[in-house]
Amino acid sequence: MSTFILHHFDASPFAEKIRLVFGIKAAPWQSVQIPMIMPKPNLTALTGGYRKTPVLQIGAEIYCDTLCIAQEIEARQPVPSLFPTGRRGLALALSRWSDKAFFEPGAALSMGENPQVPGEVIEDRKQFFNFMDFSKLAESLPQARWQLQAQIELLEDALAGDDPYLDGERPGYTDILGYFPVWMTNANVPSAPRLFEPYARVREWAARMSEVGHGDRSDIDAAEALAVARECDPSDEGKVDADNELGLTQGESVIVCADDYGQDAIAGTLLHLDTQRISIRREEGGIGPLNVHFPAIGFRVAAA
Ligand SMILES: N[C@@H](CCC(=O)N[C@@H](CS)C(=O)NCC(=O)O)C(=O)O
Repeated sequence: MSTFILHHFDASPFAEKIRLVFGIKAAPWQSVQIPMIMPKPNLTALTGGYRKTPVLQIGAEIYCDTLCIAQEIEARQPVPSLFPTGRRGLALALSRWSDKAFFEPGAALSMGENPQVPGEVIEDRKQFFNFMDFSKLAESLPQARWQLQAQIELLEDALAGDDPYLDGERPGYTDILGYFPVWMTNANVPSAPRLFEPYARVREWAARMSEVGHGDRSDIDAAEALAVARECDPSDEGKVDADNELGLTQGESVIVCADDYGQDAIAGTLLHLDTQRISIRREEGGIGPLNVHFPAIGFRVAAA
């Protein structure tokens, strides 16, 4: 099996989710550092224009969005499971909670409270984070702190039982979803110690989560990752349900885009479609054929 290659940057909270997945699985993986802002030519050559962080590459298979990436890693290396008590649907459903209700106030505070964020990152995110009004960022910070604490309090409540983790005896994907905005806030937000002070169970659990680690990481550069994509052939396996609600057929030219922020359109031919996964085939000049995969949840796919 080809190695997991994660395209990411170390400060990325969404990438921290996947680094923790590798930690739970004690998996070997290769790290490619990508720029924090556009342009990202080596990344978009693989994805066809998708720019978000992180992206997982396995040979000539490219996986976009943490919902898709986590499930692919789970499918390829099922033990130990990301769903230790088997509550997979519930854990995956929580993605939308932590990616939005929990992440967004943390992102506002990371941008608005932290004087160390480089000016070019702020400029890039003004175009990108459509959920934030940068012209009113300073006034929005008290509301962001209050909303963030409301979510931390839910975690404090969820940790009230005897179990050390949200989903039982071992850390799982539910913990990763609850933890990544905590990790982001602790890393970037000067008022974090005050915001977390009332929540002892969350602080103790976060300390346990910080011990999960990142598995067995080695660093490679983008040129090596592109060479892997060039040398490998993408899988031809795929199925498009004949009676899918969208009326799409296999081999048809389609456009895929996220339904929230960063809605860059990615073009290709449809290889696979079901209610959890969209996969397209792309031909990239200089690299050859690639399969690019997205979760169905949070994405739109339509005839080109
Ligand atoms: N829904 C995406 C969101 C990813 C996301 O927003 N990542 C941030 C970084 S933590 C990002 O892409 N920022 C802009 C960039 O890296 O160019 C996922 O789950 O992977």
